Amino acid sequence: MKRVKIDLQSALQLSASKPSSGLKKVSSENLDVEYTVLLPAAVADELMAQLQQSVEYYEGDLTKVLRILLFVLVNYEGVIRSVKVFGKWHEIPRQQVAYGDEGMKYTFSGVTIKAKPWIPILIDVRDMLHTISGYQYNFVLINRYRNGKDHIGEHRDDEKEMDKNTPIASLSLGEKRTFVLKHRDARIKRPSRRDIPPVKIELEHGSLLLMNPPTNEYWYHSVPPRKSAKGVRINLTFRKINLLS
Ligand SMILES: O=C(O)CCC(=O)C(=O)O
Repeated sequence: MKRVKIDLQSALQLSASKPSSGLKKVSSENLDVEYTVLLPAAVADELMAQLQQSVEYYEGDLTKVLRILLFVLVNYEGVIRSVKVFGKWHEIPRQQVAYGDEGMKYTFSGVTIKAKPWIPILIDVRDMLHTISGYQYNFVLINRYRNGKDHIGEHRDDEKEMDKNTPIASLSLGEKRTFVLKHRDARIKRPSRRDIPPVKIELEHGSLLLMNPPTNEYWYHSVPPRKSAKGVRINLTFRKINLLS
């Protein structure tokens, strides 16, 4: 396929200058999300190509998380006989890296990782999102899904450093994948469980999703595996982090 020569910085500025009326609201109980296909295909293609060249993902131990398994043996009277704790390192099912202002850190499944310093292409995207949303972002987490097996499980972005008042701005490039939101009360055991239907959004190439507060406090999100997905997908979630001293 022939690559169209594009001045990406100007193209992103142009996308940012368009009124954000294209953003469509998706609502449910305590859920406030906005979605639009923001970038024209040629701009999204160029951005994806440049990110493929310039982003350097974590390697080695930084790609692993520790899962703790706790086994408690009780006798028939309910008295604890023994407790065993097993820890196992797992490779995360995708590639990942964080960039941000100096001193920014990212904690994921109990592991804290230093963000890399901004690179020019990410500064351009960050500034575009600032113009669109009106919020300043000082951190971006990049997830790269190599194929349909790569995924991210149900979680909330609830690190204590996250600024709760700043929407998370999520830009998707490449293979379309489903973003699934589940209310926390729909995940718990009966009888307390509530029948709140999940919300599913197809995240397209060049699309922007804004997760406004208080969504992230009440709703878990995930990108499940999708067998039919063959291509690479890159997702950038821009966030505001307040460094706690
Ligand atoms: O890939 C996505 O769209 C979601 C990424 C995500 O859940 C996260 O960065 O917390």
